[in-house]
Amino acid sequence: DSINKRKSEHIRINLNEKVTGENITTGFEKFRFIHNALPEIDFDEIKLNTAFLNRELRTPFLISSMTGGAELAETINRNLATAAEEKGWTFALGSTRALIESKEYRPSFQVRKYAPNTMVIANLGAVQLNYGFSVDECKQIIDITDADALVLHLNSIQEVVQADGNTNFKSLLVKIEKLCQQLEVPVGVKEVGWGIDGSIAKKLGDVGIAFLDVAGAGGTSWSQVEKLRSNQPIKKVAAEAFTEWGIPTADCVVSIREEKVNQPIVASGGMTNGVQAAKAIALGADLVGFGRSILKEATHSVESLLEVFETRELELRMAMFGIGTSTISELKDTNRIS
Ligand code: FMN
Repeated sequence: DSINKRKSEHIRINLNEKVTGENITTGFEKFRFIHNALPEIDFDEIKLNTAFLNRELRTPFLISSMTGGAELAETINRNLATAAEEKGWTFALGSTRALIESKEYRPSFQVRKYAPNTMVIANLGAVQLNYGFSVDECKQIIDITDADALVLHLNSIQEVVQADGNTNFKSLLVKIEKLCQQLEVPVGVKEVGWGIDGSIAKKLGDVGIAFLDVAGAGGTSWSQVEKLRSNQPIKKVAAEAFTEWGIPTADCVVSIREEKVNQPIVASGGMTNGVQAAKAIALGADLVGFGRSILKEATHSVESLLEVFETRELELRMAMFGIGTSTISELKDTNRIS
């Protein structure tokens, strides 16, 4: 199960198979904006700029960690980075583990030349801190990618279904704390589609992580993806029992804000449009991340990505017009949601 073969299969399966969970949604459909018939603002003056990790960003949108370290990954990351640069989206790379373990696909992670002004976030499985990765390897990852931050993913259930997965998740919190203290760039933590609730967010916040990406349920299900890759009959059946697993993305955001965790939050997991994005921000998110919903365009071209990005931005602007808010900070403070 080499890393590059795994990455290629992840792309192929996510493009072609049914990888969503069942009987589970993002939860945003439970919330409705209260339409404001008299917005008294000029649509053309609506601004999407916002701040995140002490950076001024042109939009509150992020490309969720997807790939690197496989053949198609180079094209995908070049397209994503180019589109991110053009529209001012933040770009999270897929797991950079392959970067340290082999030199072969290194260029697929080196996107800075396409995205000189973009906030680029490198990615690594948190569990790798128990499997040979320490502060030094993380520093190398930042050097090689020239990333502005590192996000560690938590993916316990995925690792079990995956052949030869890394399943010792003991003592990760203290290792995350040490990394936060010693790495020169901000360290965040994300899930991969099962969500982070308020109590776990609080623990992570208390050890000094710089941001949280909830990566909640309602979108891509990684037990489904690994089920489709697995050739172990028992694991295939067991994975099937997890199609409903996870915390809906909207519930994660609400739960984290209720717990009074102060770190910035990325709402992601099953995000498909700008109205959901507006709801996420109104509920307390700072950025909104899109994963599989933009993968197909990422394999095609920069132009098709730009069309999707423009659509998401238009939807967000229209939602803001619909409730009469002209800035992201006003949207965060709105009470026109129930
Ligand atoms: N998450 C990671 O943290 N690291 C990865 O390397 C990674 N690889 C992914 C590859 C593909 C093809 C996709 C679709 C997702 C991957 N993810 C990875 C998970 C996404 O970042 C995201 O958390 C998850 O898919 C849920 O969001 P979505 O419903 O918008 O896809």
